[in-house]
Amino acid sequence: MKHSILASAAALVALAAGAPAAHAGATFDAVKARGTLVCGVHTALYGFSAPDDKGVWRGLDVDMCRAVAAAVFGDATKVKYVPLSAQARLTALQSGEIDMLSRNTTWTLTRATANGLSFAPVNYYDGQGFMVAKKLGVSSAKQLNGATICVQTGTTTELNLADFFRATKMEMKPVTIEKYEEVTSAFFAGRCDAITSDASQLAAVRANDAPNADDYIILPEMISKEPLAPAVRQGDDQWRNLVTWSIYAMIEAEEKGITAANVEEMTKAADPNVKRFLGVTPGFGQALGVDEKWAYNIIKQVGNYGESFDRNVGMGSKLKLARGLNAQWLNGGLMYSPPFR
Ligand SMILES: N[C@@H](CCC(=O)N[C@@H](CS)C(=O)NCC(=O)O)C(=O)O
Repeated sequence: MKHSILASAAALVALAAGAPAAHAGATFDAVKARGTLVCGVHTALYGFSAPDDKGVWRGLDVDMCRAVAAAVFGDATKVKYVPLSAQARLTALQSGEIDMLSRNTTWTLTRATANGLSFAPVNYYDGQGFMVAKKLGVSSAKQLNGATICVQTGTTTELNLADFFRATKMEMKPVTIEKYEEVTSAFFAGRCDAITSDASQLAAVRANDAPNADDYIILPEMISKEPLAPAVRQGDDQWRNLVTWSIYAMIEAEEKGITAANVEEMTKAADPNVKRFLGVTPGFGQALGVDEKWAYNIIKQVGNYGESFDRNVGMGSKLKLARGLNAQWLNGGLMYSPPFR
């Protein structure tokens, strides 16, 4: 009893003395000791996570892994990518096979509770849509009564599909397939009238996998909210903080106009906020348990959120997705970092 009173008194004194150094948890320690981040990604989703023709992983989700590696090691290349199917991804995180999941995964209540995931900030606000062949002559999801629909198991997609048809009192015949390549090939072979998935994914599949992209349209309805976010295992707050603030750093940098090209110049800026953000004035690195140049390294090596969005899924890519909900809050979107204070 006396012991615990003394211990809490000591803890209080330590707190009062100022910012205690971050307390490392098991994942954070393991990642640092290993010298590589093990990141779970999609097997091949163009724009989000796919190896390029030289075998280098690229995409908006891949950039989240690179950002965390830049923060921990000062080197965005220190990542081992583990490609995971929809089915395998949650267990891979739960079992400790990966340190972080960055793979078009929707943040839901069940995943954040029963499945033991702890979500980092959303890196792409999406919704579920339908794609059909133009020759079907359908222009709205409301015309899909009686349709056969290709869908993959183990996804929120499968669950929302059933809900949507029940709620709209329409009939449909799901063609439920476990492997995603088989879902898309079944659709392109004409085995289903429609394919359903996250709208960004439909855009990627159309741009990259369709025999002729112009033969297909994505219907305008979004039948769900799909906030896609990286996730870590529960139980290591320091690790979750590091992943969380690495993503916020990319969002904050865009808001402040800090880019890969000007970050060096920005270290000389007079603005005290920028000085703290880039570690010229120390403090945030110590609080997170990493080098003070962590945010500088992220922006220098990976770029800010807008740069990553543009080159991977936006106007600088084949997908040409509009910023929409993924614009900065100052431009009417939902991308908003809490203060770097
Ligand atoms: N965002 C949804 C869907 C993400 C997802 O995994 N989609 C499927 C297609 S609907 C996919 O990418 N499958 C690829 C695979 O399993 O390899 C979720 O988190 O459940």
